Amino acid sequence: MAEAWWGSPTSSSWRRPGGCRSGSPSSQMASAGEPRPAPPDAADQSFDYMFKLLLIGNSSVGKTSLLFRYAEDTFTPSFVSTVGIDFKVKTVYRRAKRVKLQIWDTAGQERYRTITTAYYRGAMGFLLVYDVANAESFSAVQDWATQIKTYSWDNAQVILVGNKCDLEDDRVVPTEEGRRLAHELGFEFFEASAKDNINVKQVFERLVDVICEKMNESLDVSDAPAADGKGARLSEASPAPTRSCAC
Ligand SMILES: Nc1nc2c(ncn2[C@@H]2O[C@H](COP(=O)(O)OP(=O)(O)OP(=O)(O)O)[C@@H](O)[C@H]2O)c(=O)[nH]1
Ligand SMILES: [Mg+2]
Repeated sequence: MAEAWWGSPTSSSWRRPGGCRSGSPSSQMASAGEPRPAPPDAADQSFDYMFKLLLIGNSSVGKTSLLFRYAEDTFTPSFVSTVGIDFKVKTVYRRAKRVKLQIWDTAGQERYRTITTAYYRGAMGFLLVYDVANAESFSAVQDWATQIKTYSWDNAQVILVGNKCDLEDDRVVPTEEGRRLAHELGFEFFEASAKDNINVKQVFERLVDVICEKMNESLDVSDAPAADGKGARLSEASPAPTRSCAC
């Protein structure tokens, strides 16, 4: 069987057979100074799909904060710049499937670029983050998009996220500008706030959904289902995303 864009069905980076056990979504933190596979411990084996996601964007735009808000529902106003790369594991239920997310949080600082781009390969989805109160971070979006094109798989899905939309008084990037650029780049678009917990869950869940949609498209053109019958379509309709900042 031809290998699909997200990898071989037997590849542990995509899907591992295992029954859907009941239980609440879980998350776990690990870190890495250099490229290496996820520790086996991060792998609770009972999931239907495993997606590798990456957070990228300039330093201080709020990548780590978005991840902590999503995985732990916490926010800290202090800034501790990420060194190299960290990741969290979170398991979610989407369309009656248990989906394990391995979410890599990259350092935005230029000096870590060689390390962080090594993680692009194999990522199925990216959250490309800028800060609505920081023009430079928005100007850099095009460069980040080029990095994705250069280092990731062709079919990786990308959502552009304008973070810190709670800072309305300091805003320098209008919502329409963000939306226009996202459209130009072929990405979906959200504004969010890790601080005020606006659109954070929606952003991650939408990324999972677009990856699922892409998988379904691939299964549509594929002749044979997975040998174990687990190449099941993810066919339920996804909820409509909240696309703009509610603050
Ligand atoms: N007002 C506001 N501040 C935020 C928000 N998200 C993050 N911050 C703050 O912005 C600063 C940088 O946040 P981080 O999440 O560490 O930024 P980062 O993108 O991970 O930065 P690097 O690790 O250096 O790449 C911190 O002081 C956060 O508290 C937000 O939604 N609103
Ligand atoms: Mg960080």
